[in-house]
Amino acid sequence: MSLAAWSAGDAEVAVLGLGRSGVAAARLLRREGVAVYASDTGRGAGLDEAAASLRALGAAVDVGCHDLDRIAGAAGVIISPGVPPDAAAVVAARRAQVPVRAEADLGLEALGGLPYLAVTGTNGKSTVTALAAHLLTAAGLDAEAAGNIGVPLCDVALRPVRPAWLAIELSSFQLHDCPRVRPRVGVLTNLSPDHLDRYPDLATYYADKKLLFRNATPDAIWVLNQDDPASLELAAGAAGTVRRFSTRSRAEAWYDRGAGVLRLGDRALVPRPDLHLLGDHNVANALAAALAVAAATGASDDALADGLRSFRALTHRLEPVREVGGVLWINDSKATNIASTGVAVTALDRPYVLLLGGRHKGESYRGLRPGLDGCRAVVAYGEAAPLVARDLGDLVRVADGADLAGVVAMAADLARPGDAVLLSPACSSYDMFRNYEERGGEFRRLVEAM
Ligand code: UMA
Ligand code: ADP
Repeated sequence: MSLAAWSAGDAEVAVLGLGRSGVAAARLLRREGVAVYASDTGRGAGLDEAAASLRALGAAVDVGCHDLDRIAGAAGVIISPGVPPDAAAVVAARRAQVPVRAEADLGLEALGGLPYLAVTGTNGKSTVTALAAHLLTAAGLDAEAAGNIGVPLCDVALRPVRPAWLAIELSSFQLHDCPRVRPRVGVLTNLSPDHLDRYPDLATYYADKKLLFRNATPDAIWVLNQDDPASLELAAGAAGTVRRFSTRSRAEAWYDRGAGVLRLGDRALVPRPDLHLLGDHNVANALAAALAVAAATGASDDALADGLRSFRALTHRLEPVREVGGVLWINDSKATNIASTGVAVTALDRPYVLLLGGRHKGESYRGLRPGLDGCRAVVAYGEAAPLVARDLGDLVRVADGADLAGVVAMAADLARPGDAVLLSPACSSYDMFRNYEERGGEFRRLVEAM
C-alpha cells in the first residue's frame, strides 16, 4: 500500500512508536491528509509532548499502550526501528494481514527519485555515512546524511527544500520492512555479531542486512569490504557491479601501508596522516566512503582528497575529550558491541583504562581478551558488570553504584600519566541512559568538570 493510495482514501494508518521516527512518519502522513493512529507503550514527558504535537495535527494518539484492535483494523502500519518484530502490536498487524512498513520505507517513497547512497553493516555505518555526505559536498553537490544516523527520512521528506543527494545510514531494523530500498550505490561496511538481544541468532541478523540487495539490478553498484569474507558472501549473487576496499591488500580503494597512502587503484588520494581519524578501521571507513562517492558521482580525486582532509571524528566515536594530568580521556560511547570496542582498543598507542558495561546484548566479553595487552584495568559497570567480571577475570574492577560519576572517579584513580581512559562500553546504554548520546554527553561533562 502506498502513500499515494492512503492519501486518496480515508482509511487510517497506524504508526508504532513515538520516537524521532514515529513522530516524523505521523507528521508526514498528516501532511498528506492521511488519517493517523499513533501509539507508544512507553511513558514520560517526552512522549506526552510528542503526543500533544501530533494531536494538534489531527492524529489520534495513545501513550502507554497500543490499541491492538485498532492497529489490526488499519490500512497499513508504519513501524519505528526500535519496535521489535515480536512486539504484540506487530504480531496483531501481521495476523490481520495489515501491511507493515518501516518509517524509512515511507520516507523513501515520499522522497521520490532523490538519488542516494545507502550504507549498512555492523560497524562504521555512521562514520561512512557522514563522510560520504561530506565528500559529496566537497564534490560540489548539495548533500546530507540521514537515516539511522539520527535524521529520519520522513523528516527530510517533510522539508520544503530538500537536498539534491542523500547519504543514508540503514540499520538492520530499518531494512527489515523496507521493500523500496534501491540505492544508486550500496555500501556494506562489515559484518560481525550484534543485536543478539533482539535477533534469535546471527543468521537472522545477517538476513536483514542482506535486504540491502533486495532490489539489485545490473546497473547497481555495491561497495564491499575485501577484508571481510562474511560481507562478500552476503553480497554474492546480487546483480550489479562490485567495487572493493581493503586495508590489507590491493583493491579498487586500498591502503598502501608501505607508502602510508590511501589509494584509488594506482592513484594516491591522501597520505595517512592527512586523515584525522584514529585507527585502521577508520582508514577502511574512509576508503569505503571515497569509493562509494567516486562510483556514484565521478567526483574528482582532488575533491575526494580535500574532503578526507577536512573531515573530523563524529562525536561519541573515538572522540578525544580532554587531557587531564597527562591522561587522555576518550569518548567512544557509540561502541555498543564487542567488535567496535575491539577496534577501539587496538587504535590506541598508549596504556589505557577501559570502561565497559551497560545493558548486555548477548555476546561474551571474552572476545576482547586478545586486544587487551595494553589495558591497565577494566572498570565494569551497569547491568553487564558481573558478566564482564566473569569473562575478563582479574583485569576487572567492578564499580559500585549505578552512576557514571563513580565509574569515572574509579578510572581516574587507576590511570597514570601517559595513559588513556577509554569509554567504549560494548553494551547498549539503556540500563542507565536514554541512549548512547546521553551516555557520551554525561561522560564528557564529567571529564570537563575535572
Ligand atoms: N515501543 C513501542 N512498542 C513496542 C516497543 C517499543 O511503542 O512494542 C516504543 C518505545 O517506547 C520507543 C519507540 O517505540 O518510544 C521506539 O523508538 P525508536 O527506538 O525506534 O526511536 P527513534 O527515536 O525513532 O530512533 C530510531 C533509531 N533507533 C533504533 O533503531 C533503536 C535511531 O537509531 C535512529 O537514529 C532514528 O530512528 C532515526 O532514524 C539509534 C540506534 O541505536 C541511534 N540504532 C541502532 C544502532 O545504530 O545500533 C540500530
Ligand atoms: P555504526 O553507525 O555502525 O554504529 P559508527 O561509525 O558510529 O558505526 O562507529 C561506532 C563505533 O564502531 C566506533 O566508535 C568504533 O569503535 C567502531 N567502528 C567504527 N568503524 C568501524 C569499522 N569499520 N570496523 C569496526 N569497528 C568500527
